[in-house]
Amino acid sequence: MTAAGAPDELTSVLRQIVGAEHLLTDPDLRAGYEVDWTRRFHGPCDAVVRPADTGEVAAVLGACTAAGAVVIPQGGNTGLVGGSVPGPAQGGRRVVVLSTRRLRAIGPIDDVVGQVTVGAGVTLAELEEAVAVTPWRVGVDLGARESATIGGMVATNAGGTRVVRHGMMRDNVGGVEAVLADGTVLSHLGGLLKDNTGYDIASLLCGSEGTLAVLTAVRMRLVPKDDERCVAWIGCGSWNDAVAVATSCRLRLRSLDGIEAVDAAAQRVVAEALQLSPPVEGTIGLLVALTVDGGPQLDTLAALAGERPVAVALDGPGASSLWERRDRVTEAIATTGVPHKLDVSVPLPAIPPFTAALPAVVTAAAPGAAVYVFGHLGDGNLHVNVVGPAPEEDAVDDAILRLVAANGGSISAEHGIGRAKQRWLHLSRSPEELRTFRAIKAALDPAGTLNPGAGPVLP
Ligand code: FAD
Ligand code: 2HG
Ligand code: ZN
Repeated sequence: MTAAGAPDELTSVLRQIVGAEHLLTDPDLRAGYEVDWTRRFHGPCDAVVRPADTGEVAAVLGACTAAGAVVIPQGGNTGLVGGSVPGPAQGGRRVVVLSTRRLRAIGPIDDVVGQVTVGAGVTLAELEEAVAVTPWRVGVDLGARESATIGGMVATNAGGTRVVRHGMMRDNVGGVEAVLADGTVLSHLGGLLKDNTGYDIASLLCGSEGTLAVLTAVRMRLVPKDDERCVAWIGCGSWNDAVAVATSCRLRLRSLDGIEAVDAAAQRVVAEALQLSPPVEGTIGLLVALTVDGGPQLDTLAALAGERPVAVALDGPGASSLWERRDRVTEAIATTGVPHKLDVSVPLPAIPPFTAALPAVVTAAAPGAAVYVFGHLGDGNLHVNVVGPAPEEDAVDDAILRLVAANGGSISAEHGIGRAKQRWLHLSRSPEELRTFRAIKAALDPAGTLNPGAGPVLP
């Protein structure tokens, strides 16, 4: 028995709110909502509820809070830190996964300012398709675009491969509609560029990981569509070399979208798992994407590459093919086992010493494990993936995150804290900051309904 009272009481209230078809209690139907993308994190829920609109979300949250239940907001379930699924035990409380996938409205596109209001459950790919007919596009891009939702991307403050130019999700959001745990609806979707009328709730919810409110709609700021895109792959001799080239690119190439890096091990796993060979020789594959407005930028790019091997493609299949070798690294690694994902950032000058120390640190904590390093070099954001240790072992996570902290880095660059990293949050945040997080949580969700045990609020 749980705090909800009679086992079926809450379930029947939820069924009345969303309709029988959208209240899933059958274990087979729930299963896909109970395990995360990596397969490392999973936990049971009593029900999955799929509200159709903001009113239903508010009613669901009000009922769950009144019943003392836990609610786990879930979008596309592509998160990589276990925050989108229940924990193995949720304090004996009833657990409801609230799927936002039916919040799929896409409003009219404002061609004048380049903005659109979308339901939180719209995927990035669906939004890209909707704006494709306009002179605008979405400023954020990531490999999970077919499944990741706009609400989930706000809740994680997603980064991706265009941060160098367009920033993270927070920089691309003009307002939000969200529902608090008690059912209160907050709506501020005007999208004004200048609006100093109080606390920036949209910004607060960016990176809140489902712990403060359920996002139901987002005012997205779009960016001008590029004319022609150039993608180049440069073979670098070392991380030192790659950092030096990346800095030169940032200084000398205009309209630079992103600078990505893939180490030799990650290039090999892409080649083996996906039959996509590295396009050039080099220990580190450095991928540079920029918009070209004529010959001079290509000349500059060639000069920056110098004697290093390079492959360049202007838009079309050639560019897609170079991009695929970066875009699909996560998919390739997933074919080799259940990865331990350490999404970290360090200051750019610390990348060479950090990557040099990494192999010995991993070997000491997890002998024989495979290590892959890739990510958004332009942002100082490396994705260290380790395959080998059992999912529940975390010695290697501990060793890598301590190495990150020793190098002045952050234990989470863009994926968030989820259930994977709460243990190490103190390495990046002070006790005063953690107390402030807790005070914000207590003000917005005093009953602790939303995603307890995940995100930046420690139990
Ligand atoms: P979910 O996984 O469903 O949820 C993630 C978190 O947000 C959870 O804590 C959940 O409770 C909360 N949440 C979800 N929806 C809502 C809502 N409406 N209201 C409140 N809380 C909510 N991430 C990057 O930052 N950059 C990348 O380049 C990147 N590439 C990826 C590539 C692949 C192949 C994969 C599998 C993942 C990648 N990710 C990347 C991670 C992931 O796609 C992002 O974190 C994404 O933002 C998650 O969106 P989602 O809809 O799947 O959210
Ligand atoms: C990426 O940049 C994503 O491709 C996923 O953030 C990173 O799989 C990972 O570790
Ligand atoms: Zn990433």
